[in-house]
Amino acid sequence: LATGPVTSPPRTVDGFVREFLDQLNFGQGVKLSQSTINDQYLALARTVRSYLMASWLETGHRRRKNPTRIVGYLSAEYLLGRQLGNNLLASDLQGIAEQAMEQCGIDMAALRGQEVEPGLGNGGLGRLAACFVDSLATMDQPCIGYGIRYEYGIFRQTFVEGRQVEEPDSWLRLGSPWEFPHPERAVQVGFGGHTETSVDEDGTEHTRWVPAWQVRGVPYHYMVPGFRNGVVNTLRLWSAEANQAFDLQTFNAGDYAQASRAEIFAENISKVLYPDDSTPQGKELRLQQQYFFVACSLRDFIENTLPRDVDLRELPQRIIFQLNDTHPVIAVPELMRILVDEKGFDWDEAWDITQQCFAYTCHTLLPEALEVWPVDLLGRLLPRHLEIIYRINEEFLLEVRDAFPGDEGRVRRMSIIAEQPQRAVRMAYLATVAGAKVNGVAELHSQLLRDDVLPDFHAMWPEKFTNVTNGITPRRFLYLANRRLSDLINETIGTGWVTDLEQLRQLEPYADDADFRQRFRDVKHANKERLSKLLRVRDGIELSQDHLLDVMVKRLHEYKRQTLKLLHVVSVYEGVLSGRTPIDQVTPRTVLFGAKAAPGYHMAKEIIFLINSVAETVNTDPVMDGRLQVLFPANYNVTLAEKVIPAADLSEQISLAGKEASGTGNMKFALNGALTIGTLDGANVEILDLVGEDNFFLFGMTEPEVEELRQRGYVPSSFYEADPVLKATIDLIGSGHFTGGDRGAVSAVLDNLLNHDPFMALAGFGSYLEAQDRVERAYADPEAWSRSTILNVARCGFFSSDRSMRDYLDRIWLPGDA
Ligand code: 26W
Repeated sequence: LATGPVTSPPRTVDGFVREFLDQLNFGQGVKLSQSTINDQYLALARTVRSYLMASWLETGHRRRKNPTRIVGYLSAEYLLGRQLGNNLLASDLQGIAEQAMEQCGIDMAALRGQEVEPGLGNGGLGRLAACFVDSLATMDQPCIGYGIRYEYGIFRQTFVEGRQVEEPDSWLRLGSPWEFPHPERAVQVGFGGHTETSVDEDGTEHTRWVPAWQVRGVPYHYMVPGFRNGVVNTLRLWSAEANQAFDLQTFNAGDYAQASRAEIFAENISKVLYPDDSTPQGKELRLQQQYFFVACSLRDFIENTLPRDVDLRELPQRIIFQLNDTHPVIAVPELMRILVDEKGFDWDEAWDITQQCFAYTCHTLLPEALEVWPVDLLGRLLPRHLEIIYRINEEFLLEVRDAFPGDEGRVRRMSIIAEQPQRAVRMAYLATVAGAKVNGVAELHSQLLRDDVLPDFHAMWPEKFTNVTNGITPRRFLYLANRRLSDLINETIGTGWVTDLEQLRQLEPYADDADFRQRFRDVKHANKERLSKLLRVRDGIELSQDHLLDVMVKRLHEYKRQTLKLLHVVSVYEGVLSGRTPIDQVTPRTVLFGAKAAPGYHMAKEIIFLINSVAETVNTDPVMDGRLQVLFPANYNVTLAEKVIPAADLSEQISLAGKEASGTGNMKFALNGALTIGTLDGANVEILDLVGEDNFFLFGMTEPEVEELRQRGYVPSSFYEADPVLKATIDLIGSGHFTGGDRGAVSAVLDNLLNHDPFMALAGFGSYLEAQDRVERAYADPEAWSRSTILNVARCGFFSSDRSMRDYLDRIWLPGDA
């Protein structure tokens, strides 16, 4: 009995109730009558866990019996969102759980609301990682997601007098029922120190790293359940701990503060997520985080996951480490160090293995976002790794000279080591040299990667480069987030779409069915009502349900152009104020922003203040007669996204062409029946291709047009002078109208726009307003609008992250494995 398969609790309401009460009584140590909502939430979560456990153990067992190449997804971020709803959906226990809670007299919605989402990511890149592990589990593909268990995730945003204030996100405070600590699987990670070289009897050199200090990495496991397929994969996040709780000698000498300092130092490593999502600060602690989690992960895989009898020459048949941007790239010299220094491989053989074990995904085009580590910092923290990087570079540059004789300019350009402005390691170059494949995240992005970011590398190894367009999981972002639409779809075409999203194509004919269109609108309306209730409680905000809901939610960044959206808002308001637009010609519209700014990003914070200032004025000015509302609920996160996206009519995807690598919010909106107003940037290009130009509001310059304008010399003020509406709009802001007469309060943003405007908002203004006019004309015809939204849903099946995973498998992880 003890060695047989683990059995789940009975899948009945009674069985669920019994397990729940056991968890409450024996897990939490309370009786139902005495339990708090938090007790109940924790017990419910542990109950769901119990049901998934047999599948988790069985999946591990099955995988060990039949070893294949597994995916080691290396990501510094996982923006998971709440787990309860997702795990109930995956295990198909929603109905049973609801009845069980009702039987216990418990309000299940209140329990759902109790969960604090693990915000272990900044935005797109972290959420993508979460979608990918969901898809791999649903496709029964072996994958371990490796990352960091930050004690504090992305900060909680509040507004004080319109300005962003950051608060720590203590997501673990009320308990974390979804994680399984495994201290017995802890590994050691070294830092600092020096290297020693010795020569053995037959004259070969051996180098050994002698670290100065060590920390313990403790893994925490999280279940990643596939959708109703009995598969549960593992997410393994590392937490840093001090080796000895206290330095005993110092402790005995009575210096308690000094004794605990070592502990604090070690635990700092996984203390907090860096909240920058574009400009690396070159901070030592960040490099410590990066090395910490990849060192733990490689050690864990090689020593504790891979069967003992496997020859490391076969490592590439057992693992492919996918590098989620450059954050984990220090894994490359780490694997070389393990193979050469610890396992005794010669350099060439180790390099051959290493090159087959890594692939690299780039997620950006902004030059300032490409990570470089100063060699003095890297050499201090990881002296052996720096030596290895130098050697990799030496041999690589020989290859370059071989391929392009006499081209020293090219050699300098391609060197992994930059000499200016200071000697530094270019992590993207290291990843490109080491990786078997390099991919961008949308067609346009991959092309720009080849042509502009890494052209020399493309010239040398064209076959290394590929594209995998991003995707989103339809489980969380359609089934879970939009139950009403899912029900309507299920009733119309069945449930196959949940794991085969292209089946949504079958909805196309229903775009011409008036009854279906009405039901589609009813869904949207009900979703607005749901959002409206939430915002009332969450933020004390009133959302008008008969407005066009126009949404821009994403990180605050100049290239994304929240200011362009704001200029549109102000121009509508200014039109009414100045008498240019009769009030009855204004389409009732609510503009909803959600955005966090990196704490050190001054301009982004000024833009937040400006949005809040405009909101306060516009929302309360009687001249608008309530027809224009600007809402900015604080602390946009995955939980809020799940309520906002299904309610939206219009999706704002207005970055300057050539700047947004892909975007994934754009896909979520389209899949939930919002129409996109957007530029030809990132995955917008592919969305437009699929839904057709009649069902997409396209505006603005193409990427080559942007380049051309920059070449000609872009003068933002000339656009201001030439366009009276733009001029009046900017002048209204500049007059202090939105800031109680204080002109200085908005000058940083305006000066920047008028004198620099690096992302050409002023150049885009005219065509953007013209596109917004098209939006309003289209919205005035509800039948035509509904038709377009249905076609958007029907044609966006391509953007399932299941398809992205297929593409990674076919092009990168298991090519030739047809
Ligand atoms: C601090 C250094 C740094 C640099 C870049 C931190 C984080 C980054 C990320 C690459 C930024 C990021 O999240 N990129 C986004 O990745 C998404 C998933 O591929 C894309 O959809 C977005 O377009 C891209 O901005």
